[in-house]
Amino acid sequence: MGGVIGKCDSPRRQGLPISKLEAKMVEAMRRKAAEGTTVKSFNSIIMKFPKIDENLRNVKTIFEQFDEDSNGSIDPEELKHCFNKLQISFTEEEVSDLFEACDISETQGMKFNEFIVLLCLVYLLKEPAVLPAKLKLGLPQLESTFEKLVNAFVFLDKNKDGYVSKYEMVQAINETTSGERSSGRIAMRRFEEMDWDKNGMVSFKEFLFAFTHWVGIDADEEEDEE
Ligand SMILES: [Ca+2]
Ligand SMILES: [Ca+2]
Ligand SMILES: [Ca+2]
Repeated sequence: MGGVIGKCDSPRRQGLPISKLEAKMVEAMRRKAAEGTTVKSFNSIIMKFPKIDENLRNVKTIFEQFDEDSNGSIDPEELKHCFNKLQISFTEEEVSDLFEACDISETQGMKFNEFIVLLCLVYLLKEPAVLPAKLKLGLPQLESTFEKLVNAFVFLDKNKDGYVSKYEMVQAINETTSGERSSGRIAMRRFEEMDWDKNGMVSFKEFLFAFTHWVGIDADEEEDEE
């Protein structure tokens, strides 16, 4: 038991200290990785994009519900109410860490795309066994959508250290498009899009933000334009 885990216990990446929250996420991701992934290829991930996209967009109704003053973002106070209502127990410190980690626009408020990422991180951090049914938020698809995203990340993270490296990204794409010269370049571009803080590693959080961007869920978008 535990043969896979423990090979890479370094809490630091390229000399940068990581936050407590990130350490917890890496740990949770390694646990998930130990369970294995159902994803077989990069293409199979891409094929699931439309369905995932649709399910994530449905989160909008929840977002609006918790945006009590309807100003288009969820502030720390509103987020606390949100967790209370969902009966998700976090310490004050955990809530503010989560908030800070996802507030990439640094507006002191969760935009819609940031809120999606936050919910998915909550999903990852809370053991499925104790995950309150309420996190499904009346959206039965939500949990399986989050699970798909976790699975996609586990697929990419070949050495199961909780991060996707450039090499792993190239590997994943090469498995799909063997022999095509352009595939390496595509992998590089995808990688650069994902590695927001340019530290050479893609964390699950970065992956999620890139994902919402790819499927076209952006911070300031208005209601679904049909
Ligand atoms: Ca608000
Ligand atoms: Ca890795
Ligand atoms: Ca990074």
